[in-house]
Amino acid sequence: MKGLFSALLVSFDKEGNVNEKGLREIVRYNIDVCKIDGLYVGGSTGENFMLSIEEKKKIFEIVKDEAKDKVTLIAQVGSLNLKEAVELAKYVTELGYNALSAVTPFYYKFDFEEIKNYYNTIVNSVNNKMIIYSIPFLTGVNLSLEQFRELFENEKIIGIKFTAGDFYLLERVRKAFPDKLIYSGFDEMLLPAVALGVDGAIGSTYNVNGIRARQIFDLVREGKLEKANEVQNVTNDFISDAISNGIYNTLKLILQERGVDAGYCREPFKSYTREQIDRSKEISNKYF
Ligand code: MN9
Repeated sequence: MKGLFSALLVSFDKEGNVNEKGLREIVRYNIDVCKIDGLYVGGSTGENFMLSIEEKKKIFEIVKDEAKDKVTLIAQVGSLNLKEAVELAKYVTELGYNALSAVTPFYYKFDFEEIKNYYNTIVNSVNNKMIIYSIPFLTGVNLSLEQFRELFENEKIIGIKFTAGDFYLLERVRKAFPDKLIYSGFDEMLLPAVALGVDGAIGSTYNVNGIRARQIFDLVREGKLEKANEVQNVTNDFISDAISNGIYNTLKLILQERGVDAGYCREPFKSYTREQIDRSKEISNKYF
């Protein structure tokens, strides 16, 4: 379960339907070219929170079928609809996904008892393991060290996807739970996260930039910090260019430049502008 995971992009056609052929190509590109260890399916990058349960199931099924057992698969099943999350947890467990993940329930201000009940309900409904998806800047949910401790009392909850810039908390969590899996969630902060001892990383940019991310991982672990920083610098030049051009659209356009049918984003996300397409070409040529 350790290593580098792409938060998988999903290809949609112009009408916003899942483009199966394109999705399969993205999976293959991740495995064959980016050399990732695993795929995190149904996350923010997968535009998951805009999809119906049927569409989510279809994506989980296609990805498993294309990836086979070549890489580790994590399914993000979290949803404000807890019954749906449970149904998806059963579905992906049946398909053979290696672990589940679930975003902290958002929008309503759920109290911690409610959040804890959400996680235990999902993971106790199946014979599988759970990785907490913590992304406070989008959910507004900030879990504390003590709250992570309480969640980890359930042994089936095995880790955290930590998408936050709070490195004090990351250090505390790492020290407190040496046997839990911690994944870095912000690609632009991979170097310091690896220095603090994360077990892996899950991110959107690894769909195209997996090779550099692997170098950062290896260089930090070998103690070659200067070299690692050079690679992180190039990586972050790329990431800031991509963010300023619209991150998901740019990642998809770069994949298209590489011959992958990455399609469009789904509404309410905007379609491509001419400028975005031209700029993505430049970014692709500059970094890949
Ligand atoms: O899951 C991703 N988060 C979102 C992780 O897309 C919200 C990250 O990989 C970021 O896209 C990336 C760029 O900020 O670090």
